[in-house]
Amino acid sequence: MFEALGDRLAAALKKISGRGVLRPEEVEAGLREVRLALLEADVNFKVVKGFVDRVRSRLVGVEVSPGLTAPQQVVKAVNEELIELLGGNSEGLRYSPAPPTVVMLTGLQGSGKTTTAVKLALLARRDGHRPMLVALDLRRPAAVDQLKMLAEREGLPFLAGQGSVEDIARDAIEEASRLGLDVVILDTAGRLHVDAELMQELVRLKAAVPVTETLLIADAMTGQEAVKVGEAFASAVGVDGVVLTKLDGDARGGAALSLRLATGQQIRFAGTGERPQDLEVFHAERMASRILGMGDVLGLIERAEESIDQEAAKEVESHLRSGRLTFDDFLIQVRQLRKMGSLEGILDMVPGGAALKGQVSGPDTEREVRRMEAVILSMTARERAHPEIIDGARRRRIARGSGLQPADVNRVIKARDAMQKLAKQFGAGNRGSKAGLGRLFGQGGTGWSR
Ligand SMILES: Nc1nc2c(ncn2[C@@H]2O[C@H](COP(=O)(O)OP(=O)(O)OP(=O)(O)O)[C@@H](O)[C@H]2O)c(=O)[nH]1
Ligand SMILES: [Mg+2]
Repeated sequence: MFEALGDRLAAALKKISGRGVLRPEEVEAGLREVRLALLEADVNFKVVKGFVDRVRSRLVGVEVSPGLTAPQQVVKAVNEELIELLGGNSEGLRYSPAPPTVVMLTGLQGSGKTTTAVKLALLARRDGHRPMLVALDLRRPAAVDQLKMLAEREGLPFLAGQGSVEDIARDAIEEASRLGLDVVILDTAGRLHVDAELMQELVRLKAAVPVTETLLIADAMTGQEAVKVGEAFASAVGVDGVVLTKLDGDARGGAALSLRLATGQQIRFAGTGERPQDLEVFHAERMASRILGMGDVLGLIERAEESIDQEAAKEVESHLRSGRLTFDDFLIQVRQLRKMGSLEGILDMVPGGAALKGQVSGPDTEREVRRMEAVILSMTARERAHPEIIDGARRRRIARGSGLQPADVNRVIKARDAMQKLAKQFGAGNRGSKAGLGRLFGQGGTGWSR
């Protein structure tokens, strides 16, 4: 449904060529194209408006990163917003603490409910559970046979029955506990369109048995319908998550965005083929680049950012070689170290790193780094470049400016001193130690500068 978004964006954004801070009219020009492309692709206007507003708030007053063009900066913001919106995806099935876990699958006809039922049962079995499949599509006898056949092929317990869907579901749960099965997957009937009778059936079913989760199964090709379908199922039946099927096809996956916003719930799984093993936990990053259709541009942005990091690292290293580590250098270092995760762990790997322990890192790395940033950013440019001028009066002023104590300022100053000493030890007049320095300061291909 977003067929043209990537292309349109690319074409429209060529017109923008700004540097420095993005001008509001440039942001608006970019956003206009995003909005038009989404609307043309039949995305609901409310979804579009909300999305565009969020991207705008990411861009207003933002400086174009060195190495990027203004259009790339806009694409980057759209991509980040997509990922955030779609994100939080590493979760599998939610098992009930009071078994059995009952998973109810709902969705339009042909969306992939029956296929997904088997996929989820296999997933539950891989997770060490004992699943059972229940056929509740009583309108089509062939539907029951389809699930039965698939279940038998995979050696999965299966149950069908006569009467109302509520009765069958209740029987199934009794049967499951009799057999010691702890996950019950309910495969319900579909309809071509959203339909009141179907909704009522699902509501009755949900009231009759303790459903742990209701998943909406939706075809990735769903276009304009996606919002209507998502809203209808979410408001009438209640939806706890979405499974997006047929992502192995050529759908751009824009339905993911509509469904996410229409249901208020996350896309949890992706169907990637007809076979029972073709199910994946949903990946927001992959979906965002699919929706944007701009894999190349995104790769370029990533590389540009990498090289900025590397350039910064190079500059720091040259300062170090000359025996001068400014606070600007130090801040770059600390931020890069933070990206790597635990400072303690990293310092352990670095020759001489133990000397810095307790100075650059505390038990709470993130908090420590934020404090360091606050301190350094409260220094004047001259103080950052010439750390030796920072006397007692300046320390007190910096402490006030950063909202911290003079002791915190002292710690930062000590940490820089320690790092400079360490660097001198490894670097000064000793070319042979380049490898060690390189490892410490982000060169030498260990991926540190990422
Ligand atoms: N390529 C591909 N095909 C899929 C996927 N999921 C389901 N299908 C196919 O889509 C068709 C419909 O799937 P079903 O599982 O029968 O759909 P349903 O929702 O149970 O349909 P009804 O019971 O008629 O409402 C079948 O041909 C499946 O093989 C997927 O992730 N990828
Ligand atoms: Mg079916």
